[in-house]
Amino acid sequence: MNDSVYKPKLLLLLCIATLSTAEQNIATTKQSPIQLNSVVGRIMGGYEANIAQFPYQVSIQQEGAHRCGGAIYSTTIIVSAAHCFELWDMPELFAVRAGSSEHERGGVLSLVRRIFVHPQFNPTNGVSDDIAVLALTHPLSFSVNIQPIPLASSADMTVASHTVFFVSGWGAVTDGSRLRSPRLLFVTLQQFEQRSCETTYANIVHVTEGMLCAGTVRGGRDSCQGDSGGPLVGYSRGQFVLVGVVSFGIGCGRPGIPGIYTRITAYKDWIELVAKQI
Ligand code: 4AZ
Repeated sequence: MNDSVYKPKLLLLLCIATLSTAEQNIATTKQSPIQLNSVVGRIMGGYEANIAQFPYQVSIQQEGAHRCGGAIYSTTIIVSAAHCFELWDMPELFAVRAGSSEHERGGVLSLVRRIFVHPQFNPTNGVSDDIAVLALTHPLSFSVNIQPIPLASSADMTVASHTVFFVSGWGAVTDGSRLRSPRLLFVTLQQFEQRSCETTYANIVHVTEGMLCAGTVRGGRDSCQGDSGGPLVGYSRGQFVLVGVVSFGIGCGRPGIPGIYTRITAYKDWIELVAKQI
């Protein structure tokens, strides 16, 4: 990773993290929602982002249209969600746009050579093991707008779990909408206790150790349809790390209902193994 281009962005993101903490503080004061919005931007859809702030974010396109998000692991490897790739055996239908704040234009569009869906992923059996790895036909050239993100280790999680998480994407800006955001958006979230998440989802899906839950107590900020496969990141030991992949949720942004993310630490070995084989 090129430190000299990456560090200023980390600082910027830290400022935003501080702003978000400030927002949580504001939220407990008597400030009106209108004032709150003017300070922190729109909720649910989140804040507009420049790709240089999230240079690991890509748009995965199927037959020319944005389908899912993804995260850059290396010059040729993208991490995403398994449920985005019903057509995993037809990599020629997919392309990856990197280095652009817009999913429809800009940056570079790379062809996909192979799609590896986790062998235990079974869509008829809930949303467990919702992870996939894409191999690109040609390596990406890293730049200010195109950078990899390290996978979180268990040690990172003990730190990152207590930090603000960031999730970004071009997905729906309201619950139930089919409209995609033309520009990249992001929101800040916090990790939810595994137990409380299991209870919330008890009658819908079994929340496994391969999942983590993140959201906001008050709702309003969340990932949504079209953000799937995209990166959930936390901050640990001086850098941002990939902690989750957008996977599933009951609606979007509902108070007290977190989104479900594939837990990266549970699949780190598998991702590294697949990446080595390519
Ligand atoms: C979806 O349908 C989806 N709020 C993804 C994430 C979430 C909800 C729905 C989490 O792809």
